Amino acid sequence: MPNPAGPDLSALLETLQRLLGPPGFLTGADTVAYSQDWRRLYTGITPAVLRPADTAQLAEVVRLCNEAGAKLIPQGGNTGMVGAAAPAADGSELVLSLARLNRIRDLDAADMTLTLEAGVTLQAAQQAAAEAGCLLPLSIGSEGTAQIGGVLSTNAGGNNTVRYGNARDLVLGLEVVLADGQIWNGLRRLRKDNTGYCLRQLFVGAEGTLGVITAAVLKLVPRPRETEVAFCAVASPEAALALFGRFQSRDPAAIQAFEYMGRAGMELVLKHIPGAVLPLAEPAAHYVLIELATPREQAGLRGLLEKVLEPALEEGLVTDAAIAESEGQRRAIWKLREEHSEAQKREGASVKNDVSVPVSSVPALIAQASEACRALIPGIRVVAFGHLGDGNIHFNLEQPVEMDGAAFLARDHEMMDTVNKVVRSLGGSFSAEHGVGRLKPYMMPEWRGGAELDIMQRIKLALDPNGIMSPGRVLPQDRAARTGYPL
Ligand code: 2HG
Ligand code: ZN
Repeated sequence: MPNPAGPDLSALLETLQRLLGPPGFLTGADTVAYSQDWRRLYTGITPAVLRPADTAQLAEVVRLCNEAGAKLIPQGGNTGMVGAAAPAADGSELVLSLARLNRIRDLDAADMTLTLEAGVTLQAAQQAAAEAGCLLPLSIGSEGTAQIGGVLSTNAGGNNTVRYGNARDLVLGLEVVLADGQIWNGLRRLRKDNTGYCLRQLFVGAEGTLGVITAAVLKLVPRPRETEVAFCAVASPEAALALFGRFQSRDPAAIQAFEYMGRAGMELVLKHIPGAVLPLAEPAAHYVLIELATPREQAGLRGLLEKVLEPALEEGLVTDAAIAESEGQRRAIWKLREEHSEAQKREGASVKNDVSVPVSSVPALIAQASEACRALIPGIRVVAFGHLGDGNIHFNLEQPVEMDGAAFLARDHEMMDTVNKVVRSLGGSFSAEHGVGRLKPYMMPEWRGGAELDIMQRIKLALDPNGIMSPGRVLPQDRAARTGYPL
């Protein structure tokens, strides 16, 4: 197929088709599902979707593409928020799907490690761990679809980061196909290994720009024996923070998740998600979801929960609370939190600001950014929710009811800049857990400029000198042009 935006790929595509066979090579209508991100913000065209069957075949695909100068976009479950995994609109990028690399290679319950391929869904990985009496402590709303390769390439965070860290904190080893087709087998499962640069962490969070993660060794932890989930209405974000502090001072190791939700997001969940029910007498302006868990037996987590909540109710920090009495009730409470993204999507156009600030500054972030956004677009709906225990708030903005969705989205960078100004003044980050992708590389010089961006550019040049891996993602193109960086 002629490729208007790059080299003629016809000969390469014929070779790839022969190499991969029918299940591994898709063209035409079969590529449509792979050409759009789940929010439908990035719709592209690709000459072909390449679905290699194993690491060796994938390495051969990458080697051939590198030789031909063909651009490659690794793609997992395609649930990302910043457009990294969707191909460009000019038809210049081949999608490299990891879906067929979906084997669990090893689970060692004594070493507490799980070795698995990039195309295994996070949920399948969690299930494998659970069957062995362990927990893979990474939990995100899209876990049924998101694949391990994408989870690691974006350094996903989620609900349990407060206790176990981000995806990067769970990785002991990696297998990676480099841009020239070499396979780096770093699937070690050592808890200590001080032998030079920590290469695996280069690829975690690189969003496919440095190579393709094909397999990983992840740390597991013991399965919880006691779990308690509470859903509370709180007086304010300050009250939510004070409550977090009280749990932390009593037993920080028991906090499995501490999530914040504002009124607007909860209203959307109750409106759009079938079966969603508020477990409290009255709606409120602010809510928190607290999950405590421990592998200890008879640890008395219910007692801890009550010891913290009762005085907080008396003092008015907490205005109402529901404690789950069954697995069904726990799920129902978590559904109110996990369906925020879907509910926002169903309501209309939204702009996402996945930002973080020091935990103590979360109330200031919510107050100041809300005021600034309301001044920018009267009637805008602030849908703030997220991982309060990590200082990571999804400060999302929903279009005013009367406004045209496209007109609202046309102002997305203005809104992001408005929020970012507040975030910067509070010493935060413009991307806490969703990455940079295609949406935010222009922010990099301002936030990561100077030596930091120089180091990133040099690493990119060293590992991908032909610039075939996920071009235009993460690193800014204007600065790249100035430094001769190939895109
Ligand atoms: C979550 O925490 C995800 O639910 C998605 O990170 C957040 O939709 C969002 O902005
Ligand atoms: Zn999140």
